[in-house]
Amino acid sequence: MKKCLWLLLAVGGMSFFGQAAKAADAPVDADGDGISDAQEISVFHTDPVRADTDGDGYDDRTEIFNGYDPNGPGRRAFSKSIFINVSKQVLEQRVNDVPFASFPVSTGTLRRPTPQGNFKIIAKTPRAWSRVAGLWMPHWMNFSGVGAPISRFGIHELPEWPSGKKEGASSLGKPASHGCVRLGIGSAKALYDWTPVGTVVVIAKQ
Ligand SMILES: [Ca+2]
Ligand SMILES: [Ca+2]
Repeated sequence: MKKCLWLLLAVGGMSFFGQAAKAADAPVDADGDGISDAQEISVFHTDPVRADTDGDGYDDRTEIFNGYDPNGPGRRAFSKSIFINVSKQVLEQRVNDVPFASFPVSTGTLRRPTPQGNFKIIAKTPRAWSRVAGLWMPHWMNFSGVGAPISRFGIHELPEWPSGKKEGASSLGKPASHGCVRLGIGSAKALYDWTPVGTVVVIAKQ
């Protein structure tokens, strides 16, 4: 019995030190607002030890993400961008190149891959019809640039067939589309509402 107790303590100790080592690798975020000290100082010029720099009741992260000035009243247009990692099948919402949120996506298959490169959102529509695939694409945002002709590729919610059948969320996290970038219910609308036309979209393998 005593031996078992020592074993438990040893395993618990290893786990504790494992977590400590992991925490040491993570960037320091003294005020716990989700933005590292280094990013607060060099990118957003906010107070790294005060989550709500201007004391208006909204933390810095919330203000920056939603386009408000974290250092005072009013709005401030930080630079929003969308980054899609086709290897990990993840989409990130970035502000001044700092990742703020991420969602699993489904990009194109090997036969019909999603183009990689730097693009821009050129149009948005709440519900678009794909003549090629014969399906509806809710929360459609068309991105275009070199390798992505106008009206060909977009970011949108899981598609729906005219019968009303909707693509299952189980396809998220792996390539399954005809080249578009599919998002789940909820995340597609959140991204649609957050993204202005003109937003840069970067698609890469890593
Ligand atoms: Ca912080
Ligand atoms: Ca604030």
